[in-house]
Amino acid sequence: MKKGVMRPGHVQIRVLDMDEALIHYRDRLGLIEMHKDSMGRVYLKAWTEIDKYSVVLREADEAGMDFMGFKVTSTDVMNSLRDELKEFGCQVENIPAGELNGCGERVRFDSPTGHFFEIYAEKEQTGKWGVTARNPEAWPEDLKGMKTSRFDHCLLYGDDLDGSLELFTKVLGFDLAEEVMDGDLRIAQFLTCSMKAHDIAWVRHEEKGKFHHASFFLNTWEEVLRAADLISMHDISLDIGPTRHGLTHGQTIYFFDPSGNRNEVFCDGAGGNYYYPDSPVITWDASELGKAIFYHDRVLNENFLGVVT
Ligand code: M3P
Ligand code: FE
Repeated sequence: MKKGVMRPGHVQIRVLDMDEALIHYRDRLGLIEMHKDSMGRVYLKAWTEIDKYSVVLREADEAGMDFMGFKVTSTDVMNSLRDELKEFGCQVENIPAGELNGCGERVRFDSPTGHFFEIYAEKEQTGKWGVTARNPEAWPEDLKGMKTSRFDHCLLYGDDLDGSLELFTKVLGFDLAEEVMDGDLRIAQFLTCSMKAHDIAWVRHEEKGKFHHASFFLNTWEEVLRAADLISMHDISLDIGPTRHGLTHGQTIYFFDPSGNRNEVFCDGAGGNYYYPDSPVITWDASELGKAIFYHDRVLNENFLGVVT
């Protein structure tokens, strides 16, 4: 049942060198640089996003994800979810308005898989980048690199998948859209708070709090192939692809930022990958895991499954 969580709003990613990271996220992925704060964090957005930013880069000694934020429909929703998060047993922290530039108060909480998330209701809206809100043109002409259109989801690795599933479904109103089952053990779970195939996903892993990838949306398979060309042109570290997932059916390519964080760009696969509240859970058997992850190769890839930040 929907609880007022609208969508992924931001992800704060740790990078080892800000200048190199900016070349990657701005000039290769095509995100737009929007702000730099007094801590040196750089804020970027994808062009179709109405809020000021969705990616925050923080220079640090170790790569990985600091937190992922979800935008909720109102401050009342945020306040009542805060109580429910505490009741569930989360460690909850109030982050004052303005700690992230242009963002209202945030409620940060931990999860059974050891990741940090936040909810917030307000963020400065700058509108879609490069087109007007009134009589908008189809797309802005001066986008760079892969011209990604939105930050779409994160995939995380952690141990207590059941715990994070319960938190996200019971407290935050997400639905389980797709899963991989090894007998009674769920080894991967894809959750949605929208019509998308997934807004957040987890794969079972012995360590808590690991980051597998941040994913960005492209419009077509042609754009995925064009991203692959750019990856070669600029000697970006390729992980795998272009290929298709069985899970979610997305058409995809994975690569690494200069700090070793994995990125994905993908487009909707067969049938548009939409989710309605009455959609049944799609289950993959672990025996079909190769095909579930990479529909064409149908074999597991150690690098893809093992390398996380
Ligand atoms: C996706 C996706 C794994 C599957 C990943 C699938 C890590 O990233 O966007 O559909 O097993
Ligand atoms: Fe993904």
